[in-house]
Amino acid sequence: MQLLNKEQLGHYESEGYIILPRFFDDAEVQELLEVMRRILPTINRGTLTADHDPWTQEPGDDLNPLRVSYINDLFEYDQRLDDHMRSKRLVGVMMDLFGSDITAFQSATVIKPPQINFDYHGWHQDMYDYQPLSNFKNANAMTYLGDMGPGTGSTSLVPRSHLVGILQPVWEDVEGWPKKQRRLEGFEKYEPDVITPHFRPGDVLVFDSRLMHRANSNADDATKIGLVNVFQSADCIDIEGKNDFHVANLPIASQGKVLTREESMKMVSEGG
Ligand SMILES: O=C(O)CCC(=O)C(=O)O
Repeated sequence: MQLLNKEQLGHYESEGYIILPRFFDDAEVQELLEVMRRILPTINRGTLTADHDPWTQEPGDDLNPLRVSYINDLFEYDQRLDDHMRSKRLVGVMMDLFGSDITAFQSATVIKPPQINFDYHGWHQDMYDYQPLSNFKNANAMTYLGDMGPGTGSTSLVPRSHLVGILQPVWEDVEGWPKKQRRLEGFEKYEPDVITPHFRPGDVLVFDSRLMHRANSNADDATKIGLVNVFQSADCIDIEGKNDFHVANLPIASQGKVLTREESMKMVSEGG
C-alpha cells in the first residue's frame, strides 16, 4: 500500500522531512499514552538508559511524576510500543521512502516534563552519532502524543539542512545551568531558515537523520511525549558496527511485508 504521494516523496527528498497530520487516530494515541502512564513512574533517576529533568527534583504531573525526559530501548518496555514501531502505517512510510526491506535503528522517547527549559538539548544532526553509514537511507519517525507548539515541546528544524553536510557539535558550559548546552558550530548561517511546526496528538514527523533539529522547552503544566522510531533501509550498513541500541539491525519489513516480532526474531536467528 502506497502511503506517500509523489509530492510528499519529493518534499522529503528536497526539504529533508515530511509532516503527516493525524497519522494515528485518537484511540492509538490514548493507548500509547496509557502505556507511557504505566511506565514513566517506574523509571527512577539513575536508570542508565534514561534521563530526567536536570533542573529540579520536584514532582512532575500525573503522567510523568518523576520528570523523565528520555528513555532508550523503549520497544522493550511494552508489547504495545513494539507494535507501534511495527505499525503498518509507520513502516509503510519507510518502505515508500527506502524500499521493501527495512531494519530498525533506534526506539526511544523524548519527553518534555512540565515547565522544563529544554535549551540544553540544542541543535544537532543525529547522523553525527550514526556515521559512518553506507548510504543515507536512515530516518526518524516521531509520533507526537500531545499538543506541542513552539515553547510547548515542539520540534524545530531547518528545512534542506540534510544536504549541507555534518556540522561539528559542541557542548558548552552555561553559567547556572545543570547541564552543558549542545550546539552546532556555524549554525548562525541556518538560523533564519528555522521552522517550528505545531504538532497535534497523532501527528508524525519523518526526517532524514542528517537534518538539523532540536527539541523545545515546554511552558505547559502537562508532560509532552514524542515517540522516536528510527529506521533504515536494510542496505544501509552501519560500517563500524557502532549502533548498540537493542533494536539495532532488527528486520522490520522484508520484501514488502511488515514482520511480526516472531518473524523478526526468526530472521535474526537465521542470520537474515
Ligand atoms: O523531541 C524532539 O522534539 C526532538 C527529538 C530529537 O532531537 C531526536 O530524536 O533526535
